[in-house]
Amino acid sequence: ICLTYQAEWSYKYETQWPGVCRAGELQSPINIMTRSAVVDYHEAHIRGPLGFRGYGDVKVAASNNGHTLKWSNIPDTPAPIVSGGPLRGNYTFLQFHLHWLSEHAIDGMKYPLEIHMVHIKTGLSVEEALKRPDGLAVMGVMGMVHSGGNSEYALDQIMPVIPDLMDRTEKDIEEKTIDMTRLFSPDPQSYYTYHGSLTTPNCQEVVTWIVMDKPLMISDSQYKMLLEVNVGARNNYRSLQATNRVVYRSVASCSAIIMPS
Ligand code: BO1
Ligand code: ZN
Repeated sequence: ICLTYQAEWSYKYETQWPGVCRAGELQSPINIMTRSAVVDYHEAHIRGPLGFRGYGDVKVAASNNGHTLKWSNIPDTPAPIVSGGPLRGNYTFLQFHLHWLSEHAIDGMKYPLEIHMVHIKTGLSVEEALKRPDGLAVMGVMGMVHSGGNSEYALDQIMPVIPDLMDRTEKDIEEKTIDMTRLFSPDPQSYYTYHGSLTTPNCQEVVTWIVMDKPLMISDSQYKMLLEVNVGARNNYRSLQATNRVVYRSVASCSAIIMPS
């Protein structure tokens, strides 16, 4: 009889993930069924469109943590803030990272890439945020592979550091100022939103998910380089979880609004 011990979780052994990952009811990612998504017109009306402040100049440090490529806001430098839409109050940007393939699906379709912009309820510590249902807000943007056109533009400022991140890094590298609006969906007011979890251990159910409807374009050669990055497995996405809940959509994602009488 052998007792084995895993030092760290991996995408290869998802069934052995610890924490809420094994037992949760509000887990992420999910398949978003667009025809079942409902507009909460009253709520959306109160908090209005999403508000984005300070995303044009963000000082970040990059790393490969063995699971993903991540660009983190440098502590004590100004951080962007998102508010409005489904959010109560402000959420401060912490980091963005990449999943290939996408984690969420939209009408059963997965995309080659999903960018996660992780935000924390302004004023809370991470420890506090991980204990509250409204502690974090993550914006998800899908990426679609395209050759030619302007498809280099979106990832242009984050690609140069990737050759130095092919393997797990001990420390964050290269502090650089980037324009995060390049990573935004072509229509950032058009989104699906629901209450879910972190998609990695310990899968705490503390996330207001805002998944953008319209994908951005990334180039063929950029995507090829991403696929070469060592994240301990070939891909770094969690499998789809049971929906069990209502998914909302923004008013802007509707082609027409029919008011109840
Ligand atoms: S995700 O966006 O659902 N894939 C996701 C998954 C895990 C985290 C964040 C987002 N982890 C948390 C860590 C904290 C850390 C925080 C911000 O990310 O649990 O320790 O401070 O980087
Ligand atoms: Zn993520």
